[in-house]
Amino acid sequence: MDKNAFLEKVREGAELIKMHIELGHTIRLISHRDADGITAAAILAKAIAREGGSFHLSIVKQLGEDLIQELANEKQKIYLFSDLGSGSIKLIEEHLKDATVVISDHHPPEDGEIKSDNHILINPTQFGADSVRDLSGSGVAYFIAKAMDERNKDLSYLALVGAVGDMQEVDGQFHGLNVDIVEEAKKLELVEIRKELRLYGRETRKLYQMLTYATNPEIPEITGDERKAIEFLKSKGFDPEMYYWQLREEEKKRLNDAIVIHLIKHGASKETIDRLIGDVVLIKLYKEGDPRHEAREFATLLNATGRLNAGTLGVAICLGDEDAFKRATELVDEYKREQIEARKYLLQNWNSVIEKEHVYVFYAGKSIKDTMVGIAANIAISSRLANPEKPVIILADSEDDDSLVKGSGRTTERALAKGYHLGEALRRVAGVIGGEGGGHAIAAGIRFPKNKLSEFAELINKALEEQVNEHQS
Ligand SMILES: [Mn+2]
Repeated sequence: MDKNAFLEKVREGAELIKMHIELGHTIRLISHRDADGITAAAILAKAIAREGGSFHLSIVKQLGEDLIQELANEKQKIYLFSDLGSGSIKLIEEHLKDATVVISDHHPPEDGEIKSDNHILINPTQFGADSVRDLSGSGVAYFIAKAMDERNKDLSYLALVGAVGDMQEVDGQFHGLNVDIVEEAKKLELVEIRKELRLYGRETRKLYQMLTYATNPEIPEITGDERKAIEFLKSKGFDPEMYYWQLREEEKKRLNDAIVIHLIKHGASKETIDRLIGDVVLIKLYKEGDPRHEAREFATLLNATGRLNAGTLGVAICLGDEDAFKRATELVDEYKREQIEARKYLLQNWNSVIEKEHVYVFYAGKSIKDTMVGIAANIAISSRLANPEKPVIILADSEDDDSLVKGSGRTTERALAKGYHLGEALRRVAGVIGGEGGGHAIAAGIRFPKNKLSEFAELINKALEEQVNEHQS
C-alpha cells in the first residue's frame, strides 16, 4: 500500500480536528459498537481531550438514514465518524453538507464519493490496504491521534485491542500497518507480543474450560466434551483447574506441543495449526488473570458492552475507569445468568408452545425478560426444541408497558429458502392488530397489545403461509 499517501490524508484529518478544537467547537464523535469501534472512540476521545477540546460521543450499531438525519438536526460544526461511515457516504454527503465531516474508517467505501470540500475520508483501503488484515478502525483512529500529538502513542495498545477484536490477526500474526502499531506499543513497553496458544481464555478460563470451549480452531474429540478435555490434560500431566497464565514457560510449551500433536494426529491442516499458536497481545498495564491483560479477552468484554447497549461504558473501560470495568463485568455476568435462565425456562415449558404449520409461537409472560426474546428464539432453534425449517417467535410481557407484549422471530437459512421473510410477516401482522413490527428476513421483532395474543398465532401463520405460496408461484 501507499503508506505515505495514507499518512498525508491522516495529517489532513488531524489538522482539521485540531482546528475545530481551537475554534471551541464540540467534536461530535460517532463510532461503531464493536470492540474495534469502542477502542477507536476511546483513542479519539482521549486525543481530543488532550488538546483541550470537548466531544459528544455516541456508540451505535449502524449508521442509517434516520441517525444521520438526527445528527444533522443537532447542527454541529464537525462530525467525526469512526469505524463506520464508508458505507453511508451518499447519505452523509446529502444530510451533512453544511458541516465539516471526518470519516475515519477501514471498511471499503461503497455507495458514493466524497464531494464536499469540507468532508474528508481517511481510509487505508483507498491506498491499497486490505480492510480485514492491514488496519482496523481503531488503527486508523490511532494514526489520527498520533498525528494530533505524538503523546498519543501511549494509546497504541488500545489500537491493538481493536485490531484483535476485528480478528485482523486471524491467521496467527499481524500484517500491514498493524505491524507498525505493534512496534510502537512494544517500544513504549505497553505490550508484550508472545507466541502462545491462541485459544480463548488465557486469563479467565481454567485449562479444561479453555479446551472444552475451543472453537478457533476446534480441537477434534475435545471441543464440546468436558470429560475428554479433563482426561487429555491429566494424561499430559496438567492440572485442569489451572489457568494458562499460571503455567511456567516450559509447561506452556509442553501444552502447546501436546495440542499440536493431537491436531496433527487428527489430520489438521497447516493453516489450522498456524492459527493455534501465534501472536498473543499482552497488555502490561494490567495484571495476569485480568481479562484486560490479554487483547482478545479485553476485546470480548468491550464487544459485550456494545451488544448490551452500554458501549460508552466500554469506552470508559478503555480510558482506565475501574468502576466502569466492575459495572461491565457485572452486566456481562447478569446477561449470562439471564441467558441460562431463559434456556432453562424454554426447555421446561416448551410443551406449551403453539405449533402451527409455518411457525412456533411461544408466550413466556414475565418468565423471560423482553430483552431476551431474540436470544430465546435462537436457543429454541439451536437446542433443537424447534424444527429448524420452521420460524420461531418468542413473546414476553413488555417491561415498560404491561398492556403490551414484545416478541422476536428467528429462523434459519434453510427455512428462508422456502420464501419466509419474518420482518415482512411481522410488519403485516402488526398492522392488523395495532402494533409495530419489522426487521430482517431471518431475524425480526414485534410489539403489540397483550389482548391480541390469542389472535396472533393464527395471523402470523397465515402471513408466513402466503409468503411460501407466493414463493412457489
Ligand atoms: Mn472495524
